[in-house]
Order: sequence, then C-alpha cells, then structure tokens
Amino acid sequence: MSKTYTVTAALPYANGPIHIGHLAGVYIPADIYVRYLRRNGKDVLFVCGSDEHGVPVTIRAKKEGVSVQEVVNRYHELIKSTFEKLDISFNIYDRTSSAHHHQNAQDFFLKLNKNNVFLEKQTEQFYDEEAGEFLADRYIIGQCPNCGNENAYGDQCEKCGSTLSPEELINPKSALSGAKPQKRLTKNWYLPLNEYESFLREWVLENHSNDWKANVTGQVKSWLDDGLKPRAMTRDLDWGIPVPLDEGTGKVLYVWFDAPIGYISATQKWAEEHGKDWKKYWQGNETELIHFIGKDNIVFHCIIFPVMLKAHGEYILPTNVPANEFLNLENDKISTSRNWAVWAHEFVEDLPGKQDVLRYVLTANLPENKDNNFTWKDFQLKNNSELVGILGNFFNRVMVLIQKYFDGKVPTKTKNYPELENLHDFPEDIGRYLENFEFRNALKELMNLARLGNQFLQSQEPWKKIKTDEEEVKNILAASLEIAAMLAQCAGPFLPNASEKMLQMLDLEVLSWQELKEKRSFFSQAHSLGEAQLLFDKIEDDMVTAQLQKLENTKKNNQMTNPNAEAEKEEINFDDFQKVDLRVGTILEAKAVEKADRLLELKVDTGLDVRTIVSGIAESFSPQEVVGKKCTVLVNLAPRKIKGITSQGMLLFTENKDGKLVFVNPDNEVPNGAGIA
Ligand code: B3M
Ligand code: ZN
Repeated sequence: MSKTYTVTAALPYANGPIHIGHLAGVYIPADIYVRYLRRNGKDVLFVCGSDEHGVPVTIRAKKEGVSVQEVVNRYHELIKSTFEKLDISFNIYDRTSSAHHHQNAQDFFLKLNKNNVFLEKQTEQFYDEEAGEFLADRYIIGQCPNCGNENAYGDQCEKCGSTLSPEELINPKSALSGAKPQKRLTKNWYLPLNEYESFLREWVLENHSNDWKANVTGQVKSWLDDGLKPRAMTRDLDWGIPVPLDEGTGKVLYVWFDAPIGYISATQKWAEEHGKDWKKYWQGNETELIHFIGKDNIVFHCIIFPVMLKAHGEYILPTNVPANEFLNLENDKISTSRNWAVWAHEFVEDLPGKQDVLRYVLTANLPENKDNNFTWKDFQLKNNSELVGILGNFFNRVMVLIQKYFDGKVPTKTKNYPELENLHDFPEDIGRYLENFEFRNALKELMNLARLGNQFLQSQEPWKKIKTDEEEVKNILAASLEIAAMLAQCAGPFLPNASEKMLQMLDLEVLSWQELKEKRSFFSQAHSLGEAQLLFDKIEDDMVTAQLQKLENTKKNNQMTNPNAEAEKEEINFDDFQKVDLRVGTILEAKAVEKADRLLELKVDTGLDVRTIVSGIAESFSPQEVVGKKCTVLVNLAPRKIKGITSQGMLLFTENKDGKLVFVNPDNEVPNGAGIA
C-alpha cells in the first residue's frame, strides 16, 4: 500500500437532499474505506463538496421560482449537515460556486487551451426562441430513440440509461417553455476524446482489467468500442463558470468539466487551511487517487476527467474508480421527482441515534455488483437479529458476566483455547476485503467475529461452571473479552459510534490495524472495565409501520395529484374529442422486441383488421400474459416506426399504485371493433 491517498466522493448536485441511494452508492463505502486507511496510518485526504452548477440546479430554481443561488445555498447547507450527522468523515466538504473554484477551473481550462487541446467548432445547437436561450443537456426533452421513453433528456434517458445527445431525441422540445426548438449556430470548445482512445484502452483495459471492478471496465470498454467523439466542454448557458476567453463571453464551462476540478479546488482550500502542500495529493507519484462514484458517473471519471488530467500534463490519474450500481427502495426505483426515497436528513430526524444502524444495513446491502434493494422490514430484521441479537448480545453478555462475577475486573488468563487462536486473522481478512472494495464481505467477517464470540460463550457455559470451577470461568471470560476487544477495534470503520462506545466500556485506546494483526492480548493485569451500556436497541414494529405509512402516503399523493406526475392537459372541445377513434380489441400475439427492454410487439384484432402495435409494456407484462387480453385501442393514430417496426395505433393503460400498468379494458362480452365514446 502507498502512503498517501486522495479519496474523492462524487459531488452531490445541490438541487435536492441526499437519500439512501446516494449513501449506499458512494458515501458510506467511501467513508469505511477512508476510516480503514487512517487506521493504517496512511496520509489520507477525503474530499467532497456540492456540485452547484449544471442544468439540474437551474431547473430546480425555475421550478421553485427562486434564484439559483438561493437553491444551491439551501441544499449545500442541508447536504453538508446531513453528512456530518451521519459521521461521513470528509476532511473537507467544499462547494463549486466558491470564487476559488471558479478561478481554479478557469485556470485549468486556460492551460488546456494553451496546450492546444481543444477543437473549436461552430455547430448548430437547439435554441428556444420563446425563452431566448440555448438548450443544452437537460433543457431539452424528447423521445428516446432506444426505448421510446417520451421524457428522455438531451444528455441521457433515465428509463433505459443510454447516453444521448440532443440531436438524437425524437420530437425534441424545450424543457423551459415546451416550445419546438430551432437551430442556431454557435461556437464551443470540444475535448477531442477520440484522440485519446489508445491511451484509454491501454490505461483502463490493459493495465486495470484485474484490479478495477468489472462493471467499471465493462462500461469503459463499451464506450470505447462504440467510438469516442469530441465532447463540448463549454455551454451557452448563463449559470456556471464563465469561459475565461474574450471570445467565449456569455458562455460557461460544461458542468462536467468544472465539477471534477472541484475535487482539486477543495484539496487546495484544505491544504491552505492546514499548512499542507496540495500538490502532494494530486501530483505526487506515490499518491493513490481513488474516486467513489455511482454507475451513472463512470464515463466522466474513467474517460473525460482522466483525459483532462492527461491533457493538462501535471496530474496523476486515478488508481481505482470503485463505482456502485443502484439501490432500490421497497423494490421500486428511487426517484426524486416521485419523492420515492428515504431522505437522509429525515432519517436522522425520525430515528435519532441510529446512524450506525443505517450504515450497517446499507453496507450489508450495498449494490456492489448489481442493483440491490432496501426495505424497512429488512432494516428492522438486520437491526434486531444481527446488531442486537448477535453483536450487541455477545458484547453485553461478556460485560455483564465480568461485572457480576468479578466486579468488572478483567480476570487473569492462564489458558488458551484452540478455537480462538487465530483471532488476528479477522483484521487481516477484513483489511484484505476493504482494500479490494468488497465492503459486504468485510462486514460479514466482522459479524463472523461476533458469531464466534457467541458460539464460544454458548459452548463454554460460564454461567453453569461458576458454581463449580471459578478458575475456568476466569479463563473463559478473559478469552471472551479478547474477542470483544477485537470486535470493538475492528468495528471502527463500519460502526464508528458503537466502536467508540465499546472501546470506552473496555477502557481501551484505538489501535492501528497493523497492531490488531499482531496483537495477542489486549489487556494487562489490573485492567478494570467501565459501566456496561446497551449498544443497540430493538426496533419495534410501530417504527417500521410509521416509515411504511410515510411511503404509502407518498404513493397516494402521487396518485392523487397526478398519476404520472403530470398536470391536467389543456382543454379540448367536443370536436377534438370526436377525432379520437377508440375501439375494443383483443391481443392475438405478443413477442419481445430485440434490444428494447420495455417494448412488446403485438398483433391486435381491432374488429376492423388485425394490425401490429408496438407498446412499451414489457416491464409490466410478459408476452404470454397479454395474449387473449381485451383492450382499448386508439386506431386512428398516425403510424410510427419504433425500433424499425411500424406501429399502427396505441393501446390504453393506466397504472396501479405500485406503478404497474393495468389494462383499460371493457367487459369481455363487448365485441372487437365496438367504438368507445
Ligand atoms: N454532480 C452527481 C450526479 O451525477 C454529480 C457528480 C459530480 S462528481 C465530479 O448525481
Ligand atoms: Zn431510453
């Protein structure tokens, strides 16, 4: 292991609070890792901060009808204090609207410009004439060419996850005014990613195919195989960091250009405040740079930012980019717009003192290699049967028995137990897992140590032996206490509060991880224990019920206010309605559409004819399920090509409260072709 580590955690957008998906994806694993490195005596710098530029932030301000500055101030403070309450141990939590960061990002841009890195290109970009603004990224919405989602953004489709550019959208419209955008000529500065392809191939795919996670190298490979294109690093927007060139007046740096430079700005600020040299953390050959991110940020941290660093010339490249997949909530995708989330700031209010429990449950369920799920029932179960039932139970039993039999004085040990000989393997194994970013396995090992403790007590039964063999009980409890001490020490990175409490009860100092691996005994003679206190309490059903009720209310709210988060459409007259030709039909055949997870290709008997209709229902129904179903068909919709198939009409659906589609279908007795009015 190196001596110096720069660990970054993705900068959250200051456009809303953070939720458990963010915590599991990025911040909790990063914090465990950092705490572990610090215990190894490494010089670690853990940086994060608010990402205050970009369209997500401005859209939020428009929605709320307040200034952008007001939005970012509010969320910056909220996010920062939430991280503190969850014991995420950043060395600095900075923000990208600071004057220092603006300067630093501009200097970075100028350096690349001086190195002749950029391509300057005039291109036609979408422009909203009503709003008088260019439409970049999320300012433009349209139909996804890959999955048909009507609300895909100019930079990404959130339904199918594909990365898009505004030109690819079908029927694009402005997110600002809803207007059909026009094209206008404008100049921007492009990073020629294509020129770095062989560098990226060698660096990621050849050098890191073994030590980086497969989900990360897999994504990089698919980007490279698809062919990289120059990507604009400037935008025609007014919120952001001004392009520091006369010619670029009125333009700002692309948010994904400035945000990762934010890691560097934060480091400089911290170094300045602590009398350190920031260059050691970004330009030192012995330094490891590790980016913790979610999977949607892989391209930016493994392709774009490294190309920027490389093109600059003075920086080191990341040694690893451990990206996680996504966490679902109660088997449904976490969604800010649907308010489907456990918000971190609400968690700390609703369940005070339970940060360690949240850290534990999220770590146990980390979406390390595939998406994973959080449920309140599981939260309760893991707390009650694992933290209370295994870890807390063991620790408490040892404390209480020593109090009871030996007045809290650590008994002298005169005997070794073979089953406890390899206690120091635990810090060894946990450490190896953590160095490999296998947080779930590391946590499992910690719990195995607690299990070992319980089994030992259970098999030795000191409460029976105390009547006949006090000497033996001394040995049993002294040995159990060694397990408890190892547990208290090793729990530090995962459960910082509980670990501190345990060490206090044991009256022990925190030891370095190296010392744990070498330690054969934690206690000297005449060591007295502190007062026993409970580490975790049981979570009762009413708490879980209250949280589930909260989610249920969210669902109802969404349903009531707007089933699909859409407002009532504009008024139409009877003649408009008369134009709509709805008929009763029956689905005769159904099959999946290749490379389109959401689509089914259907053959529908409309009573008029049998026709092909492509419908985005595959997430709710299998092909077999829909064959034979009565349905409502909009028969006079102009034919559209979807994934190369001509779709002649549309079927009507609504959604139930779980978000599953439900057929709008008439009674089975109505014949096909019957009109609906
Ligand atoms: N602001 C977070 C996101 O994509 C984004 C990360 C920036 S890290 C430099 O949700
Ligand atoms: Zn899509």
